[in-house]
This record gives sequence, C-alpha cells and structure tokens, in this order.
Amino acid sequence: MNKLACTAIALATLSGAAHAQCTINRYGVPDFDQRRSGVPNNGGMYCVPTSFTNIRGYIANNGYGNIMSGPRNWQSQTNYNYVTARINAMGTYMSTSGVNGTKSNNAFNGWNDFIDDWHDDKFTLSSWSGYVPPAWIFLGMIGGMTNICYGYYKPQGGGVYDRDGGHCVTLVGLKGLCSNFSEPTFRIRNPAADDGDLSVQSVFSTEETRTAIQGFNLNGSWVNRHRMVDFGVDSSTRRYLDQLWVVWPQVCLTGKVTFGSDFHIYKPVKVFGLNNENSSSQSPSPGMEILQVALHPMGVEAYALKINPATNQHRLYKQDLATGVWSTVLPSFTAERVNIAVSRFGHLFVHADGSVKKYDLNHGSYPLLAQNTAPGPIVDMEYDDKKDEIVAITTNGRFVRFNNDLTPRANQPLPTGVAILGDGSVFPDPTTPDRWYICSSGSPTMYRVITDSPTVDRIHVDSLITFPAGTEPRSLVMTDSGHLVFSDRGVIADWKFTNFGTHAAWAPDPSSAIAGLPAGRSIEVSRSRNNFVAGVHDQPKWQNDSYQDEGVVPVPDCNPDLNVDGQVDILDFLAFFDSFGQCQLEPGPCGAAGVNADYNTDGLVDILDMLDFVDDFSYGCV
Ligand SMILES: [Ca+2]
Ligand SMILES: [Ca+2]
Ligand SMILES: [Ca+2]
Ligand SMILES: [Ca+2]
Repeated sequence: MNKLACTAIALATLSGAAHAQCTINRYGVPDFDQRRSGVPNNGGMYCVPTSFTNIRGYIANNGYGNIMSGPRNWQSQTNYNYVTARINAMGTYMSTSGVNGTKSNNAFNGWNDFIDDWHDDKFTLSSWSGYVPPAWIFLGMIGGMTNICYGYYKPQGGGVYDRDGGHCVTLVGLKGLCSNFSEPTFRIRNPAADDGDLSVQSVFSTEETRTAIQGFNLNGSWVNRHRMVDFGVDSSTRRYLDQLWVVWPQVCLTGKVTFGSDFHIYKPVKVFGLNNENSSSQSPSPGMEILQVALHPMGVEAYALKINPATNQHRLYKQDLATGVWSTVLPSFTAERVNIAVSRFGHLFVHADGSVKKYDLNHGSYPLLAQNTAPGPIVDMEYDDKKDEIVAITTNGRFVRFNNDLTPRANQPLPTGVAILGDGSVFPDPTTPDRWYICSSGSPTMYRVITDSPTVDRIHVDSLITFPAGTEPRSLVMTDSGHLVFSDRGVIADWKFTNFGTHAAWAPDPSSAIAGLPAGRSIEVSRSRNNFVAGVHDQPKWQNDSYQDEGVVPVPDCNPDLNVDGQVDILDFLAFFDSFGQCQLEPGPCGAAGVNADYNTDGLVDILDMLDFVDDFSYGCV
C-alpha cells in the first residue's frame, strides 16, 4: 500500500439518466482524523469541523484550490499540521466545544461565516434535520458535497426512543440504488475511525452500512428515519440518519432571456466530479412566458411560474435539478398578480387574486396547508428566514408581513418618498432581522427600511443606495454574504458593500461568479437554508458529540481501483486512459466520466500521472 500517497478520484458518470445508476462513488474526498493533538480535548468531539474540512479538501483538489490552498496530497503527513490548523479554525467558526461537540445551528452558521469571510457566495449550505427524503440524499451526492449526521437513539422503555448525541461523517458513496433506491448502502469517511495515533494521519478508508427506513416512537411522536443497520449491531442504541448537509456550488436561475419560455440554470463555480453544468431548456407550455423563478431550499429542484399574458392563465412547473426532467406543480389557473415564494421548510406560498395559499413541496404531491386573504394586491413577496414571515409590498403602497401560517403580522404604509415605479422588489436582509430592501425598475435608488424599534412595526428609511443613472433593478435578492443581486437591463448585477480604506461604499463585486450573466426579469440566487427549529434542534441532545465504535471494518483506499469495485483490472485501465487521452497536457482536474487524469494532483495532466497510475496498477491492491 505504499502508493496511497497518490490521491485518485473515481466517480461514475453523473449526467443524463442519473436515476439509472446503481452506484455513485466519489473518491478523492479526504478522510481526515478528528482525533489529533493540537485540537481541544484531542479532537474527541470534533467530528463536525473535521467532516466539513474533508469537503474543503475535496473542493481544493477539484477546481477551487483557494478554499484550502490546494491542490495538495491530503494523505501526506507533510500536510498534517496544516490540516490540524484548518480543523481548529473550522471548530472556532462552528463554536465547537471540546467537551460537548457542535450544535446543529452553530455548524450551519459557522460554515456560512467561513464562506462569507473568504469566498463570498461561491458555495451555499443546505441543511435538513429529521427524516431525509431518499431523493435528496442522491441529489446532494451527485450535485454537491454531502455530510450526514446520525443520532444515537436510546430506548427509554415502552418502545419509546430518545436522541442522545450523535456523530457526523462525510458521505462518499451510495450503493444498491437500482435494487432499492430509497434504502441504499452508505459509503462514508468516518473522522473518528483512525489509527489511534494523535500525530499521524491514518490511511484514508471507507466504511459501509446498509440502511433501512424504520418508523418508531420518538418521545411520543411517530417518525421515520434511515437506520444505519450495520452500525452498532450489538448495542441497544440505534443509529438513525437525522441530518443531511449539502455544500452546493453557487446556482442562479433565470428565464425569458431571449424568448418567453427559455429557462436557464447557471452553475458558474465549477467543481470537477460534480453534476455541475449550466443548462438552458425550453420550459413546458412553450406558448407561455416565464414570470418568476424559485429554488427549493435543499437545492434539489427549480420552479418556473409561467403566464399567458393575454389570458392571465398561469402554470407552475418544476425541474428536477439532477435529471432536468420537468413536471407540473400547480395546474392551469387564471388569476391577476400572481407571486410565489418558497420558505426554508420547503413550503410554497402563492399569491393570486387576493388570496395567499401555502403548499408543501417536499413529498412529490403538493397538499394545500393553509390559505388566507391577501392584505392587498401584492407586487412582490419573499420569505424571511430570520423571522419565519412573508414580507410583501402592495400596489396600494403598503408594506405587509404575515406569519408562516398566513396569519397577519403587520400592515404599514411604505415610508414617505418610497414609490414603486415599474416592477417592484422587496427582500429581507438575511444578516440582520427587521431590515428589508425595497427597489423598483423605474428608479436607480434602493431603500433600506427598518422598524422604528423592535417593538414598533412602523418602518422608516434607514439608508439610501443609489446605483448609476439608468439602472433598472428587478427581482432583488440579498445573498448570504449581504450582496445585493438583481436583474438589470438583461444581465445580472452583483453589488457588495466594500471597504476602500478611506471609505466604504456599495460597488460591483469584481470577483462575482454571476455578474454579467444574461438574465430575464426574474432571477433567483441560491442561498444557505435549513429547517432548524429553535427549542428542538438546539437541545443538548442535538449536539453531535460522542463517537462510539460502530463495529465495522474500514476498507483502506486503493487508488488504482478507479471505478471502486474492489478490483484493479482492465476496467480501471480503460477508465484512466479515457481520461488521460482527453486531458493530456491540460490543467487538472480534468477527465471523463468523473475520473481525474491528474492522478498525482499536481495540477497538470502529464506523463508523470501515467507513470504513477501504471506503477500503481501493476502493484495492485493488497
Ligand atoms: Ca477515518
Ligand atoms: Ca491519527
Ligand atoms: Ca476497479
Ligand atoms: Ca499531474
């Protein structure tokens, strides 16, 4: 096994008919040891920061080196102290306790703070606690980078179970999808399965467990979870998957760019090995125009609201972001002033004809959950993740908020001087509660409004942002990093509050991945979202802290086994030379079918990669 120093990547092809794949593997994801000297409590509680550092290491070797000074050979002991420092830094961002581990919401906020500090909006994080639909695990695996957490569920008597801590690992493969798509075998990088040596990185290895969806009584409520059936088989404590994390490269949606029905998905931040291509397609009902676009909070599907302007007939479609397959969410309805918004819980809000309805998008059917009278003809509305409210502006000059259950929350006049000229936009500030941005296409001025006080709903203008004359801001989004992104005369604008040393001012972000891309009137930009519920997911038992030996044998990496079938044979040889033939003398990562021809991860595909591979291939796996 002397050739483990080389990091090879094997990943079955991911495009097209992705659901037909039986196995997905992503090799080349590091398997850093959480237990190491130099980390509080020798890293015994550091599974969450370590599993997120695995993801950083993968990204750094696969097209975005800046995220962790890559590409590097992560198996090499020469990087050990560097990695220790990165795990510590991530633990600081995530407020990880050396004694109690990491809280779910602290992990979410910590990763986002890290991205905001260093890589504005290039990656977003979707997090879902509780039962995770199998399709989301699959979609996260092929389009993003996934960590999973599983809880330790302990019997309390009478068939009742309680969660008591848990563990977080990096998901690097799914097996058995063809025979049982909903209950695949998980292949994981376990940060706590190591060599016991606190100063040496152990050989990267993978553990497997079959899964089974089980129903059980969790503190009086009947719930379903994927049980990791091969973990802890001799224990009365059950291991249930109860949190999915997906780090996605940035995504931007728009429609009606060159003709009424065209639909575009931009994925400008490229990471090799992911299903990560831009797409343009004709949306269904080609005679109708795209009016608005939206994205599921878990990043798994996109929505296009369409209109026939002559008849005010509308339809809402969705596109599966892995397969590109379209389907209908809401069949044809005729209405005035239709608006949509999607919450962090995957609930769809539809304003039409003086009412607002709330639907569930999470289960393949779309049951109506609630409805209420709209407080006025709505110009634009958005979901406020910070406050779990809908915020809207109306044609009669009102600023309206209503609760997640559609009960009224506040209804105030827009401040004096704030006029909606043309297409209006409102967006809640994701970084500061009780702060919103309002603009319209007929004016280059953006208004930031706040409440008079935390207990008074009345709003006033807090700040004016003046864009260049002629700017026509439409479909405003404020990103995780506090950028103002909007559609302006056919392209995307991305403005950032920038410190110039002598002064600070709003300015176009020169490093934006999405600025300048062609856009219609409606855009959507991916943001980090989660279904966190205060009082539930921040209890001590929701800290991921106490690793227990799962009793499975980790299988060490075998680099020349490029297709990860356990054999080094002609199939691996062909997989390498397919990639090498396409990429010789190109910068790495580069390859075909997800196999990176830059075998030694030095950033160039050349004869050295071929020699290393052939050497490893002839050596085989022991
Ligand atoms: Ca490990
Ligand atoms: Ca070690
Ligand atoms: Ca093989
Ligand atoms: Ca190379």
